[in-house]
Amino acid sequence: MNESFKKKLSRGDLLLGTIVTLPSVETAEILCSCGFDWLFIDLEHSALSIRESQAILQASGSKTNCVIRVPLNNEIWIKKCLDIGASGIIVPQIRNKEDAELAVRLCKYPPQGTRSVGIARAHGYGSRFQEYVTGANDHIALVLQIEHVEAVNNIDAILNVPGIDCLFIGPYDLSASMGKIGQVTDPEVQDAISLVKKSAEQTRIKLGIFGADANAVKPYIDSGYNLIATGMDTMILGGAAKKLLEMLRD
Ligand code: 3PY
Ligand code: MG
Repeated sequence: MNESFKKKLSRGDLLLGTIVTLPSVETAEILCSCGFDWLFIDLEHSALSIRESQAILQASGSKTNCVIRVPLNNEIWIKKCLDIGASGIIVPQIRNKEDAELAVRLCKYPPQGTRSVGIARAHGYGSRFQEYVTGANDHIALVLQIEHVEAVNNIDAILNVPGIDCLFIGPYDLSASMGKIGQVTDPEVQDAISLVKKSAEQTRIKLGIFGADANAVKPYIDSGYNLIATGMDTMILGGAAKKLLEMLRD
């Protein structure tokens, strides 16, 4: 069995990924063949369905881990995304300890949580049922998004909740919650990000962040963040197409 995404994350590997929003198995195959360590499959801000997400997981094979961002901290979304075989779940808009506890409960089978037991792709459609249900709590990564100033104010309480693997900062929503929408390099936004980092560094919980391009994430990689999502399928396509045309028209 391949090493789990959770294991690579907890060991402190640098995991480079990009956001997938297009319902295209070809796009997923191309991104995997480029060598991304993981794909951030976004059900929060895209039109992707569960079935389309499952097809992306099937196209991605076993080398690239697929982690799904659910639209909200909700039992139905989380169980469906886990059942199709996600390596981990990203929960947006965690604000406090109670939100974090709910996410942990929904991601874990009893006795740690309340995840319902089904038979789906994750379980080899039944052929790996016992192996999967026995190991899932230890092998599936739970990533919580810190992207509101309220979460920054509650950071120590959130970090104290058992079962979290990584805090993933959403600089765009964070800046919006501070009245500075889109100003992700603003000093006050940066101070809030640094506070989250300092607190997480006192624990075993890893840190992740999104940046629109390589330059946006480089400083975070240099300062020790593990889970990096940079760019997005649509932006990569648009950027490359624009550059190609510019080269011909100049
Ligand atoms: C944000 O910046 O708000 C994000 O959620 C990025 O993933
Ligand atoms: Mg966000």
